[in-house]
Amino acid sequence: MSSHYPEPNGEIIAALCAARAAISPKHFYDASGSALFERITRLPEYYPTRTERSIMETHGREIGNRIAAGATVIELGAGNCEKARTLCASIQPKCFVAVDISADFLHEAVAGLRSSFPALDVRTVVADLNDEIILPADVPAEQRLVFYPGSSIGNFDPEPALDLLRRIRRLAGDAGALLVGVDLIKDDAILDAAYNDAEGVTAAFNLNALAHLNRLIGSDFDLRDWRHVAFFNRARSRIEMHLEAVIDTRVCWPGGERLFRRGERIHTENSYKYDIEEFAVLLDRAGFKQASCWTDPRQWFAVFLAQV
Ligand code: AVJ
Repeated sequence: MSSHYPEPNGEIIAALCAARAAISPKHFYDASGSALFERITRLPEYYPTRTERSIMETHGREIGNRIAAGATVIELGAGNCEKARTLCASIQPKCFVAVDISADFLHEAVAGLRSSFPALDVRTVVADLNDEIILPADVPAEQRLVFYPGSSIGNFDPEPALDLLRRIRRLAGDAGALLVGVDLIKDDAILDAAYNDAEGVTAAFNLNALAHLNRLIGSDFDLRDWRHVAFFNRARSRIEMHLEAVIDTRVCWPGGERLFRRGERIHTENSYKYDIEEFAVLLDRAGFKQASCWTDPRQWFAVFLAQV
């Protein structure tokens, strides 16, 4: 089986054919995947989104006082822009750039923002955070605030996370800043429950990646042949998500195929959990100067504001 596959599917097929098969978490976010994620954020077990919101509501004024009025906010992984709505209300930026990998979801989301903030210059950029983030040339260069909520930084392994933070520092520019949400290490049972909700929405979100791949590369994954697996790997300080074959199943796509034995897994996501000191060190290594941090009373989640 030759390992060279035509772009853009080459990357996807190479990962599927690797000894430890994998699918990048970016392939969760087609339209139905983005909608499933919205449902996840409202689940009783999935605490990150509401905990981050409570921190922003409790400390929003203090955070806002440290951000210059008339800033340019660049939100990474903007999704439905709900988080941006709260932030824009408290800091009145002059320009907002929504960056996301899911184009169709993005355009719908910013339409709402435009009607709520008619004076706000709203832009959209479809980008993959694994690559350099290029903004339209006329986006103001000064007073930039990069907004990266929801602990999406957790999807990146340690070195790629540091690399991303360095790219974000360049994007923020001199006198810029980063406002980032980070999920913190906590009891295994709480973490395991957040990724194995009773309603099975996270399982549907995970399996949906196979349906997305069937459209992207013309494969014939049968979702009934796979089950959702998620657990906290304390040694690596990360939630791991996998899809496990429940029977021997052969998957075919134009120009290739692979037989997955019963019990074999495809890795779909890591979600790293940090402690506050560890993440402060990462910001420092990425070149950010003083970082301020706010948490919820249980210290389940943290919001950092790091100046360039
Ligand atoms: C959007 C990456 C922050 O890792 O918690 C939610 C995605 N995966 N449930 C996370 C996710 C399973 C989420 N992030």
